[in-house]
Amino acid sequence: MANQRTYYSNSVESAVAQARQELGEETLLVDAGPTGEAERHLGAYAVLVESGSDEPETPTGLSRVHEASSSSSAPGGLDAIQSELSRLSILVGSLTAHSPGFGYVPEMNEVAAQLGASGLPHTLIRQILERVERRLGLRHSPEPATESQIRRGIAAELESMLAVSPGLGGDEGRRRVVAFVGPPGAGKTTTLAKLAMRYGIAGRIPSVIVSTDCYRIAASEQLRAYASILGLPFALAETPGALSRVMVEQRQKDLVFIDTPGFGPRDQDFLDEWSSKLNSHSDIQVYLVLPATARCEDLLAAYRRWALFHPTRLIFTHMDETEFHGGWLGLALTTGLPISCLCFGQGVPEDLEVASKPLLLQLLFGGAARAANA
Ligand SMILES: Nc1nc2c(ncn2[C@@H]2O[C@H](COP(=O)(O)OP(=O)(O)OP(=O)(O)O)[C@@H](O)[C@H]2O)c(=O)[nH]1
Ligand SMILES: [Mg+2]
Repeated sequence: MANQRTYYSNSVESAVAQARQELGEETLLVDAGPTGEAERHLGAYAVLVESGSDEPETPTGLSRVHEASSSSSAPGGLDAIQSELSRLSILVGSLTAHSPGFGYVPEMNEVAAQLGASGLPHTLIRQILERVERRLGLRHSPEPATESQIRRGIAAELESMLAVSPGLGGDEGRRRVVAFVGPPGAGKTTTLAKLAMRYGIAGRIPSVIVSTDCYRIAASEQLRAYASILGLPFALAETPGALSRVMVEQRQKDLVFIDTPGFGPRDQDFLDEWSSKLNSHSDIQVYLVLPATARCEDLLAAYRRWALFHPTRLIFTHMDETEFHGGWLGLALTTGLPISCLCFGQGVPEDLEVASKPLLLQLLFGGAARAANA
């Protein structure tokens, strides 16, 4: 008698392997899909398998396939091959259902492949396209949707899922204190200079630039030079304690720009110290600056590391160096944090674009089409 059981694991393959170990090699994969909320702790996938009998493996340890193969009769051999073929076909069906381009209505396949080529994680693509399928009623429609209907559907879903907080955000009439954190070389100092120019100088708002980078030789000199070129006052906070003093001294300034060093993997103590200092000032808005050239997984790892600072907005830099826009958009979608600015080069202040949803969508679709055709 057939015996069905559900296994939970983070991959379909490992669940099937475990089932075969316990129930025998002839165990078939019947169905697989992502787990619901209640079972998520058991694994990402629920995998239903069917073993040939209620009995454990035969005492000799021979599975039915083995017995059949050793028999000289042709029907036994065919049975074994058939059983193996059906197992493989179910496994392929199940695996492809979790890849972009498969399992959607056919007209979605091309756009799914384009989004995949852009670096957008597969789980997000599935989430977006399923919402589009529902929005356009594609499963029950007698007519296939046109490409432009699908693109409009995706744009509408992304518009509702993405958040932007253009520029420096906040109320222009009120004092704003902003700090830039992120991995080494992400572009924190350059972006700070761009924003100081655009909002402090061009907006004629009394501003000050504060460096906290005393860890590397002459690191604060880069920022001091920018401040001098921009004609803005400059202050150095050598230690977390000194930052509180600087904040008091600069309380008359309506815009305070704080730069932080790019703490490396061995600087955990500094990261802890500075994050708790910045967090102790509730008026400081923290911007997480990340390179758009990194893969979504790497950006997520960086986000987890800098989450200590409780960033409230994202800035992506090095946009001019990539056409693959799914990675950084994937991070924004996963974290739910609003995007403030995008930086397209080294030029201060011109290579900075304030984030808007139309710009994000234009980049994703333009880049995705080019990436897919590359
Ligand atoms: N192509 C390109 N280069 C950029 C961009 N933003 C910054 N850069 C360059 O990247 C390099 C590092 O920029 P910084 O602003 O010093 O980066 P940082 O995050 O302050 O670096 P650390 O303080 O060392 O952590 C510099 O050569 C910048 O000119 C950008 O959007 N595009
Ligand atoms: Mg810097």
